Amino acid sequence: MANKASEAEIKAALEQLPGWEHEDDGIEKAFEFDDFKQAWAFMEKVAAEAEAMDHHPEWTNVYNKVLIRLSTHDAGGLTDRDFKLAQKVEAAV
Ligand code: H2B
Repeated sequence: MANKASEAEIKAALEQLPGWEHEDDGIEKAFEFDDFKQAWAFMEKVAAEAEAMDHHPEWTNVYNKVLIRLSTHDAGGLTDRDFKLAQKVEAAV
């Protein structure tokens, strides 16, 4: 799936990604940790995976909360790269 995912592909991919929601042209999930130190450690792991994939999240962090949004800007929507990174994010929790 190198191109933009279809609605059916998005639905199938999200079945493997509990808590992720399809919003506009991306997928999003909010994560909550005990404190900032844990949130930051999680962000470091995700940042390393993102850099290795050359695929980067849009995200915000406020103290112990991290909101992640994934979208493939080059394709103008969701692609397999977003679902792969989402799986890496889940593994980093
Ligand atoms: N990250 C995301 N989320 N979407 C992209 O389209 C994207 C990216 N493109 N990281 C990459 C980098 C591109 O800009 C570089 C030039 O490969």
